[in-house]
Amino acid sequence: IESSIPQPLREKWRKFAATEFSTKDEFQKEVVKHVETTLARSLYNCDELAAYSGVALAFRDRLIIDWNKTQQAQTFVDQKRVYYLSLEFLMGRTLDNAMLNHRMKDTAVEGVSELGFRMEDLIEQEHDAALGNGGLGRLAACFLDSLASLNYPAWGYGLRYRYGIFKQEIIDGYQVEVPDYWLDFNPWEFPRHEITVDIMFYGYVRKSTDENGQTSHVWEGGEVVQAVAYDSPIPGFATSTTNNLRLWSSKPSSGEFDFQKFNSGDYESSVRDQQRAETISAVLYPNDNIDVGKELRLKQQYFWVAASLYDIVRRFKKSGRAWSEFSDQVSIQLNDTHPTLAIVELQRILVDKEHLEWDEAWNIVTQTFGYTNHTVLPEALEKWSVPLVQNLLPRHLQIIYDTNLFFLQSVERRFPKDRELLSRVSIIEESNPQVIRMAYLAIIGSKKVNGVAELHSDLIKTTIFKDFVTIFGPDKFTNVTNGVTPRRWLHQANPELSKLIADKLGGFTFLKDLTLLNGLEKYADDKEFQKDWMHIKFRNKQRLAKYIKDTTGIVVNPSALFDIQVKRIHEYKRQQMNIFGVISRYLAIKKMTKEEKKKLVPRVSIFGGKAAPGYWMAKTIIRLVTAVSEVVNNDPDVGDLLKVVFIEDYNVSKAEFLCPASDLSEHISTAGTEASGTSNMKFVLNGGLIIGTCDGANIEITREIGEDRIFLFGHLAEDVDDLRHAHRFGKTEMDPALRQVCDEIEKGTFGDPGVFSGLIHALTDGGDYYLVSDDFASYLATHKLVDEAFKNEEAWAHKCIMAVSAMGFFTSDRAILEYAENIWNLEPVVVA
Ligand code: 6GP
Repeated sequence: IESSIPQPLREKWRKFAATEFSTKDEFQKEVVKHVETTLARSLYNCDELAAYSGVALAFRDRLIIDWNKTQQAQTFVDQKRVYYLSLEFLMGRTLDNAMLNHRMKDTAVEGVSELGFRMEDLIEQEHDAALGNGGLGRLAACFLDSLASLNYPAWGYGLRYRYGIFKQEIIDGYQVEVPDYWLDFNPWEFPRHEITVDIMFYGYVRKSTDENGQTSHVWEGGEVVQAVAYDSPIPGFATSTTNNLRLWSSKPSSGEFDFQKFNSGDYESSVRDQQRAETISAVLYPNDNIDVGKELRLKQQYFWVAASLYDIVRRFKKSGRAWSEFSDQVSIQLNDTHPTLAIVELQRILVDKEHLEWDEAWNIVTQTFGYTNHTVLPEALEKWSVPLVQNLLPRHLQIIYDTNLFFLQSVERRFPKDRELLSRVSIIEESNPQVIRMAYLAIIGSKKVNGVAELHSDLIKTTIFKDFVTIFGPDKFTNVTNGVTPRRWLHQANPELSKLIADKLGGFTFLKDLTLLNGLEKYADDKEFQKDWMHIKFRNKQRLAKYIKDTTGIVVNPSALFDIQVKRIHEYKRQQMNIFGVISRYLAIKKMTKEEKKKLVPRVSIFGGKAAPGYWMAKTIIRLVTAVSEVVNNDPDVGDLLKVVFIEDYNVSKAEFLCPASDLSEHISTAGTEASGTSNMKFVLNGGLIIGTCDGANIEITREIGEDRIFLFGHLAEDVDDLRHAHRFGKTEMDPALRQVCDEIEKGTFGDPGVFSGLIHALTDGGDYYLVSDDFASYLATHKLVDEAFKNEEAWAHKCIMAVSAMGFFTSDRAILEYAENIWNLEPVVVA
């Protein structure tokens, strides 16, 4: 490895190399040192935030020492690395995770207690790193944890948004968005002011011919913005491997300050130009599963992709290898189509800058990329308008056109005269204006394409990407079912359950090999174990009940059945069906005799999730939930039998205490719409059961844990087209129970019915696209089965334990192993 320090002087460096604290005393010394020096505070003015910061800085030092070792080891072995390109990384908090991954939490808890603080309080000081919307961003975060835990050489690349996903406030029952400025104090990131890349936009393309008569394309005359790298260490669990997450921040390019404007006195406009550059990485678009098509978003995509590729190529070129070896050294995974321009950018670098022949370059490109699709929803498939791209990235548009031409020519050769096919698979859609179908470009430019659960991977092959299976053959398309990291989602979120499991399995090895959970099976009938198990669940519910009381004033009974649906609010996820079901239950309770009420299992229906600011229907669903909660929670006829709660500002750290506290969680999307879902896995892993449709990963969860341990209902994906057709062209009666619910809403029981007319309209004239009416009867009937099952505590405990014992498959470690073996061809690097 190159070094700026001459060989004979390196001994000194080694002698004084930083070392990691390993005892409580050393830890405390580090904390106090950071509080006193780094933070310039003392024991006289150390509040909880300062104490948190001191502890975080102490752990950051450990992480960085491992990070340095890891980067050196990975550079030294010079094997293939994988680069995970994602516009979203929903990391949540870092401190607890860092302590647990380093197996130092107990030491640290004792250490801070002797310094006068409680670790729980310090952990609460940390702001969530919320650079993502939902499932797609959280999956990226789980994958980073697994990559490091499995010792894979891997980097994440993303954008360092100044504002992450907005904070949700509920005011008068409505969602209000508040900006999330999260960078005030973030001890986990390292600015790398020396690592910058100039990124160009706009301009024009000129052809130039050199002395040998070779022509090439020169893109010039555009606006330049600078990308600055910010690195965060990603520690693995019980390993020294600490990978890097590199996020780019935009700033004005150093050469760009407009002195002419400045000197002519137009200072303000010169500053405005500078601010425009900073706008690029200013804010995360708050949309989940929807494509909005704004120019600034396209700028974000190119800015991030160009900076990342520059970095990757620079690293490769340092190795001195030939270009033909590029894809032996580099795999790039595209997290959905957001980074698809990376395909075009690499082709541009190879052809325009490195002067490779088109075919040779394209060969390298298509060996390098993998594309993961995360949705079949048509409104989420990215399409960029050609005029927009023409203006912003003129050279890239040419490359896209050429790529398309060569692709269509090859299709024409293999399927002569099938003009329909050509127009169906063209990267360019002939609409007005023309648009670029990014998913098609991603498929054509990648070696492998994968979906995220079996049903989803089958669906993309038979529906949206069908023609490409015909053209490329089925082997290009594969499945990697999602997973979640058991470190954060069991060990960190539910320490008591993790410990109970460890006691039975003889240690925490299951956190690295989750299939070991099957060792719990033999305790599923053990009454003592069941009692301990249910007791932990009860305590987790008590903790949630306290949180609900403190934040909303609503008093809930921790013995009631806690029924939770937390995820982005979306019509396809059908929170509206859930709240309609709650209303139906409410109406039933109102009609019950005293005797009937005695037999009813008390329920707490808990909702949480953000609506995209411009998604009016989703916001109306939130309003209905809050309106129903106001009525139901204050109705003396109901009492403890039903409570409805909306948890404000659902995020990763809230998920961490919600998952352990559920008896039942709802994963009730219209069949065929939820690509996978990942919270379904988290809830079951924490000993809760699912009510769900045959959709996404629910299907595989059922296969693993057994049909008796999940409450499935509703129509199948294969029925959906016919049912939708019937709504549009046939005469369909609304389900009678749903009719009653609608009548009640329209009567004004939950306030001004005008507020909810959109929701009702969607079921009637709107054609009930999400098939709420079709699934409603079976949904209600299945909830009755849940009630019955919950009455038998032993049988319920047995189901939960058996379910957890069969969840080994859903660790993100398994998913990452599949990516590494089947897509990336990646080997681990062990760090000494
Ligand atoms: C989500 C899918 O909706 C969810 O089912 C899946 O579990 C998750 O990705 C991870 O694979 N998709 C998105 O969030 C999205 O925006 C474009 O897709």
